[in-house]
Amino acid sequence: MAIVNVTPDSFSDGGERLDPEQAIDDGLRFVSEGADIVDVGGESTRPGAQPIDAAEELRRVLPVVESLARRGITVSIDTRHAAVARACLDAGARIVNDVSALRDDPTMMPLLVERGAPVVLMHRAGRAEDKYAVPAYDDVVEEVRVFLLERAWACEASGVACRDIALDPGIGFGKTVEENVALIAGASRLAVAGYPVLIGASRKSFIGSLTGIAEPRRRDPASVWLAVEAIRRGASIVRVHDVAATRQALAVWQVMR
Ligand code: PMM
Repeated sequence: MAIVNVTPDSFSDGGERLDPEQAIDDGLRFVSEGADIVDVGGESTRPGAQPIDAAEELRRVLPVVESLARRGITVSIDTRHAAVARACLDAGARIVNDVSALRDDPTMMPLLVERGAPVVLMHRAGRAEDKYAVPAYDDVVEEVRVFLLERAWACEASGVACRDIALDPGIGFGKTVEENVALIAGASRLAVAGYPVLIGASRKSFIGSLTGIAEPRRRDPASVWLAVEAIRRGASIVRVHDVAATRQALAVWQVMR
């Protein structure tokens, strides 16, 4: 899954592609480099980011979603807002990626049921505007797993098909460095439930803490390594910035295995 943030302020690639033409070109390049899904987002989730209204979010993402979907690309829309998700599904997006696991907008779940759209449910502690909370976990992998399974079962109880649900432990969303590492290492514990697991570690700040590299765009080598680790440990989808390098590493890992 390639990341296309159409935002002025995402920590990892903010401001690179507020111009929709640039975002579309990048999405096409990511597919040519081997991405299966392009994840388009219009609202930054960086700690301290203020929520934006759905109209502004939609203004940013819609031309990009429309253009990529028209070319047959599998687009996921990274949004917490049902109004944005609905318009993007209408424009051809096929997956909804919700970092709130459908908690921020009560109309998101009925929309998914109505459209039969696959969903990514992500664990997040606290909110972006409060710079997230770092709860004291006894066993972060277990607590995140239980939360995600409860959300998945709530979806199924509402009528979302079990094959349409993927789970994501939410690397970086209110976790310490050690907890992020534990969640990647523990992907297999999440995967045994049978839902596909998505891991998004690319360029995140815990990599900066581990390596001393302050500039997110220079964290791709470690991000590629973590993507391979995540897949090795049972993840099915990795959300990444450097698609070409990740594909290259995974191709070699598969042969070595
Ligand atoms: N991370 C970000 C945004 N959306 N969605 C999912 N499912 N998982 C993530 O880890 C995730 C996400 C923030 O990172 P970015 O600024 O690199 O997009």
